[in-house]
Amino acid sequence: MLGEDPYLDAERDDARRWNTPTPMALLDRPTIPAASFFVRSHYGPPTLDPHRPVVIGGLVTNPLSLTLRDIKASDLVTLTAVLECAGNGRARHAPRVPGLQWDLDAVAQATFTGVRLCDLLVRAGLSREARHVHLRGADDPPSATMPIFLRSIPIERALDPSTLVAFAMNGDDLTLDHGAPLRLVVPGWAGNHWVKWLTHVSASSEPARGFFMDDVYRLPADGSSQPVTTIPIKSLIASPEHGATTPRGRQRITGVAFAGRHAIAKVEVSLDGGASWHLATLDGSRAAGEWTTFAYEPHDACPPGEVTAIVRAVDVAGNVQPEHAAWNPGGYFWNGWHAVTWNVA
Ligand SMILES: Nc1nc2c(c(=O)[nH]1)N[C@H]1C(S)=C(S)[C@@H](COP(=O)(O)O)O[C@H]1N2
Ligand SMILES: [Mo]
Repeated sequence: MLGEDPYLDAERDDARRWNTPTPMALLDRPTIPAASFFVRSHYGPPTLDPHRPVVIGGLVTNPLSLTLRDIKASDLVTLTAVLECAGNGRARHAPRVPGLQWDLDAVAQATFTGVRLCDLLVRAGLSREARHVHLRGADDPPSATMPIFLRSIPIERALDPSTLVAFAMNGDDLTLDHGAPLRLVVPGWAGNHWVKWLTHVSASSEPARGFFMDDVYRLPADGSSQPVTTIPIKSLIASPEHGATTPRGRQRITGVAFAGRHAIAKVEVSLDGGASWHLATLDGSRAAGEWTTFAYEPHDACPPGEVTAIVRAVDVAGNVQPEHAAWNPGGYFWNGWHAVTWNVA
């Protein structure tokens, strides 16, 4: 197994332009504006074509070709979901894993509006033989020797009512970077499933094959490997920022916590290296696949000098964010405790 993208040199200027983080300081807000929302595009965006249709085909009796207008005229759903790149935190894995060296900022949350994929599959006359749904976007690789960004999800996930073909983010039509005109939204699952510039949804009896299914986006499992799917539990401190100087007085620590499978139950902050933990106040709806914002303000003013805060989250099923994330050959899903050090003036 390889890191995320051996075909693209992460130091190339175009790769840098296409792959931009969310400013860490924004990770204590309910949603992130599109212009600040991280971008992860293997080959960069295709040309903007607001009329490019998406074809619902494969093992269906009545293939559909739908444009943005058709989608907007369907029954619409708006939901809030966190989008996290499977490679978020890769730079924190040791030993180092090749691929884009994201720190902790390849994550963001937005509201997404679109139509349920299950509605489209039912309208298309989905066959009983369908077990997987293949997903393809308009971003053809820059050369014929490079693999197509082809993904698939199991049929249960495709029929899950939260899986959307979306056209809007935070109430506005998608921007090109985020997949305009249509992208998939798979709440709770890593970003690589959220196919942008969606052109083909194809029901099949088999999973998709190829580089982006068989060689990357996999985790070791029982001597073999399995695809990365659900995002594990994680919490992140947005403020104070690492290395910042803050005024003397009470220090307010804020951030977000999320998990793909379960709702967050609590977030704890430690100011003594993990010896004692304090409950943070949580905001927001607290559903699986959504982030909750948190805040903790110690009662006593911190004396001048260096302060380190550590955060960890626990979900309603009792899963605790681990002190150290499990290393894996793809460098995925780093979710160790987040520590931030700043200076009180
Ligand atoms: N067509 C297409 N879809 C794609 C990608 C891509 O390169 N091409 N990148 C995926 C990955 S790896 C991630 S993490 C998310 C990032 O979505 P964003 O750029 O809107 O943040 O898009 C996914 N969808
Ligand atoms: Mo990703």
